[in-house]
Amino acid sequence: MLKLCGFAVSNYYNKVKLALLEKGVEFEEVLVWADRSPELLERSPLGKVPFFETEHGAICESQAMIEYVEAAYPAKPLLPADPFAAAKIREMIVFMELHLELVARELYLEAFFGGKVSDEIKERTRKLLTRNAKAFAKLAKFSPYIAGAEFTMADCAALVHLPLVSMTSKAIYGEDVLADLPVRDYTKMLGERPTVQKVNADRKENQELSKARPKKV
Ligand SMILES: N[C@@H](CCC(=O)N[C@@H](CS)C(=O)NCC(=O)O)C(=O)O
Repeated sequence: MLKLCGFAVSNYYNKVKLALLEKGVEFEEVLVWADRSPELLERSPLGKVPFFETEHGAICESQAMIEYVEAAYPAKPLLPADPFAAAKIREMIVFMELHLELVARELYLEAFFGGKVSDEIKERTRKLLTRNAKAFAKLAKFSPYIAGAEFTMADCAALVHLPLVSMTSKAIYGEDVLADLPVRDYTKMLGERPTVQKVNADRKENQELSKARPKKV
């Protein structure tokens, strides 16, 4: 059976997990912390999660994983059949991950882990996030799903990344760079799906486990 490896606090892990749940694909979850151990680096060369263990070998990078799932389990598609429409979904995912989540990630150390981020990085990141959020507003539809009338893999990404970007910018700058977008209503609407409820409940449980872990220096 397909094994989803990683931990449920991770937004990228939950992106893939939500896609699997939405498609009704059977999978097993294997708890793996991002600890840079040789066993992890063997399967995910940067020591990141999530990754899959499949009968053919390991796959890391959430987008490659989700595309594998879509191709290997075509039932209940999370991408439209039309090539242009499918490309627009992928465009939206790349945009959220490269230009919002990855930029905000510079701030996680201070926003969530009690560390300190330099003022220089904060200033640079603020400019980038402000500019990129404006550009994202031109792509995002919220009608009611992120890319239009259908739930797609872009929603699996948006649900996990957008609230995190909002939380981060609020924690660091005291304001939400996505304030002009209906992220809260969108998250609430998706929160009615049993799949999302499962992801959220598991994340909370994993948060407790994560706090109880002995911290490495
Ligand atoms: N581009 C990767 C990003 C994955 C990622 O950043 N995972 C985080 C957890 S949310 C991680 O493993 N961080 C630990 C590290 O970078 O050492 C993907 O799409 O899977």
